[in-house]
Amino acid sequence: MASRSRPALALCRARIYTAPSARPLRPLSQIRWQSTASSEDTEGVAKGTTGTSKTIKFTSETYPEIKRDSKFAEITEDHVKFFKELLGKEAAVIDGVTKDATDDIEPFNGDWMRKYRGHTKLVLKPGSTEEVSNILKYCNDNMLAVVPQGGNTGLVGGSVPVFDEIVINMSRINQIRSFDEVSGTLVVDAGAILEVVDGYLAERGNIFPLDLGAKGSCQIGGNVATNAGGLRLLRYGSLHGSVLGIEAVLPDGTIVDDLSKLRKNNTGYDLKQLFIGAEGTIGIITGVSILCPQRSKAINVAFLGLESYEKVQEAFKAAKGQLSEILSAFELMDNQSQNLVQQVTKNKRPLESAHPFYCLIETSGSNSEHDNEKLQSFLEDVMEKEIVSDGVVAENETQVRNLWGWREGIPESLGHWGGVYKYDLSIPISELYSLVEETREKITKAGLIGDTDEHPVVDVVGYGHMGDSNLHLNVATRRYDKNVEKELEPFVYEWISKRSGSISAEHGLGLAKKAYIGHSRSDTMIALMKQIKKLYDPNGIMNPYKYI
Ligand code: FAD
Ligand code: 2HG
Ligand code: ZN
Repeated sequence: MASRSRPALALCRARIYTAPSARPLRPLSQIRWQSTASSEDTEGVAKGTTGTSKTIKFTSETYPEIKRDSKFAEITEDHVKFFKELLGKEAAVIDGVTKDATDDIEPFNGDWMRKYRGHTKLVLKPGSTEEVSNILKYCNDNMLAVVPQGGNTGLVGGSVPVFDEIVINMSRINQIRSFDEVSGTLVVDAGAILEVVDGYLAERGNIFPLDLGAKGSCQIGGNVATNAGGLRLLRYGSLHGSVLGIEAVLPDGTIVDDLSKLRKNNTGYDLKQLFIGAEGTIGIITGVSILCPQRSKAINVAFLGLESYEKVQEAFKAAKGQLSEILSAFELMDNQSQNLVQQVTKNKRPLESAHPFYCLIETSGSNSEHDNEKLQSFLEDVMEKEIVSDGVVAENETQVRNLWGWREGIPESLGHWGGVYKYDLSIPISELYSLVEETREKITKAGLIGDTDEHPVVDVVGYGHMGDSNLHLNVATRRYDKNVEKELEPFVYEWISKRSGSISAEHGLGLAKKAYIGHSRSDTMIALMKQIKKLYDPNGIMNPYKYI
């Protein structure tokens, strides 16, 4: 890690000092969302932080206007018998149809936010692409609705059933198929866990071109199905660019083998792109080939305090200009978000005094001397110009992880009080934070925010991927409450629509945003999307009630 060749920066009122090492912040691995994955029975399934999913209200009760589609068949003992014979293995079928399996099934019914809960009585865990194909063909022929499920870390209610849809959990299809060290092309099963895959690549000097706080649980197939953006999109771009090929199974059982390893392939429509971000609505992804860049040898992380959102924008512009090719992340956090992380983790904050805004800047390159010099001169510049008031620079890998923990730990910390209303938005950068201020004001005026139990809202916070103009507006609550929801929706979506932003920058539509897609897409585009859905899934069995 960066060894400083220059004297300590003491150029102006503020100063850059190193992250406190006497009392290290809680390492990321401890606050990362963990799967319950030790036994095969619960493999890949996320558990809530504050209890079991049994306490989550059923989606069908929260949203009584959503009705079960009577075109779908109810699961019978004969269906279960078929699946048991097909999958052979006892652990591959969690059968709540012919017996009581409530406890085993509950984790597959409830989502990570503890906001959505389905009524499934059957979970299938295929072990191969062929098994997925046989399952889907049978479901399609028998009008049985299904929900593809990866690590169940999705944040829009897409990964759990609404009613009795069969959960097809991908955790058993989890092998690395091949890796070419020269081209960096990885071919991997959809059910492989992101962190495991990245660990494999790290040993070979490469990196998975996506990183996010749920890496310990989420799966490559889920990442691709949601077109996840994550913490370094600024550097590695979208999965639409790095995914080279896909193997997927269509609802009628057809296996689409488009596992191309080619960088360039202009032969007809690029159909794999349809599966990227389709959220399991047109087929199940079983394999992915993806370009994995070299892992950077030199990583630096700076954590900066700033006095206004205007200063944040100036810092971002300066970082792009001065750090250019080595800039790999520029993340924004407001003071409110950091306060809540601190209340939950009880860790010592990286900076001594509070600032309205914080930015986490990461550089990644191949030459630490060159990168250190660039970062130092950037920091001197922004301090001298009083763009940045205070900051710390990590001096070793542990400190890098600790500083990242203050950013990556936000989603989990915010869930501590009970529930979180989450909005994942693309907004023109100049207005990005105004939405947080306006929402806070609205919730305050409605008398919903306060320190005591009668107030549902704990705080309104903003953070996100500043480098991608992607804001996460989160309203941390003590419980999910219709009065809060009514203040937020459609207000947030209309606000976004007026600015031609996106109501879903990276998490997708799922159930949460299905009704609001019209705020970001035209009628013509929605009609085309519906045609595609109909073409791929004429019976509508794939992840119904969601997306479009
Ligand atoms: P799941 O949650 O299981 O499923 C998500 C959707 O994909 C569902 O609609 C499901 O039906 C479908 N699906 C899953 N697997 C398949 C498959 N094999 N084939 C077809 N469809 C499938 N997202 C970001 O974009 N950026 C972030 O920075 C980010 N950070 C996060 C941090 C935390 C702590 C958490 C909990 C979530 C975060 N997310 C983030 C949300 C993100 O969507 C997921 O973490 C991840 O991409 C989903 O993967 P998963 O395997 O858990 O999928
Ligand atoms: C992140 O950037 C994730 O941390 C989660 O996308 C955001 O929980 C959220 O709203
Ligand atoms: Zn995000």
